[in-house]
Amino acid sequence: MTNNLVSGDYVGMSFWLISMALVAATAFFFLERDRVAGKWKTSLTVSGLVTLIAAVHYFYMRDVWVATGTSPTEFRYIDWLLTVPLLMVEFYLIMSAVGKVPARVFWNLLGGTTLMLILGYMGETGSMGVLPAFVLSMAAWLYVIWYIIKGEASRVNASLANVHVQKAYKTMTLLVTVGWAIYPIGYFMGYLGGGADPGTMNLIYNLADFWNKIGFGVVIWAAAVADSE
Ligand SMILES: *C/C=C(C)/C=C/C=C(C)/C=C/C1=C(C)CCCC1(C)C
Repeated sequence: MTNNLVSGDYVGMSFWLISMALVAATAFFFLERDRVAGKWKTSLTVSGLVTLIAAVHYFYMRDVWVATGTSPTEFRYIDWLLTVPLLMVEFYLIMSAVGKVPARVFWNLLGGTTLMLILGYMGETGSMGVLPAFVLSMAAWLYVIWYIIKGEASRVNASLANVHVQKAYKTMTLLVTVGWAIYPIGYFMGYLGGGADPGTMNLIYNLADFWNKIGFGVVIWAAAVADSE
């Protein structure tokens, strides 16, 4: 594989930029563990693991893009399969830092997101029709949204009476609903809406990952620091 970025390859450059931002974010979250109270350390560890896993995948994804100009779908899904459930589990972790949370909240968040991604992958790779895979994957995503806005997770959050956690929970919910919407829109455009060029798709996914992985971690970090002081 060639490793050269050519001038004008803005998609390739976005892969490179996000890779480096993810590396820096990983160092930041791991180092900042020292600054927060013990009960918050797991949340920051998981934020750092998300950006670490994503950074390594981005190195490979960039190579695929630069060498072939095609979408690195396999690497993207492997990355998502590891990082998305970890991001979702953060809802459980931040609430657990300040109160008692039933274990099934953890399993529901983990299960809902894992199902969403497996269905999406089956649609993208042809082991299931693109439309039924989209519909079922959307249902799993909407279930997760319902669960954090109206379901048990939201009730646990409301009972905690911790302003820092509640503020973080609210922003994280916004990212999961608005920020994450970019991915199904991309899938829809690519497979059901007449096709989209791979350059645009990857640029959009890369920018989305920046907010949804690094931004998500920063929100948790801010709550952890505020609550520790
Ligand atoms: C860091 C990566 C993140 C936060 C990725 C999130 C991905 C999704 C929310 C994907 C969702 C999908 C649907 C809801 C339906 C179509 C198939 C997917 C997998 C693109």
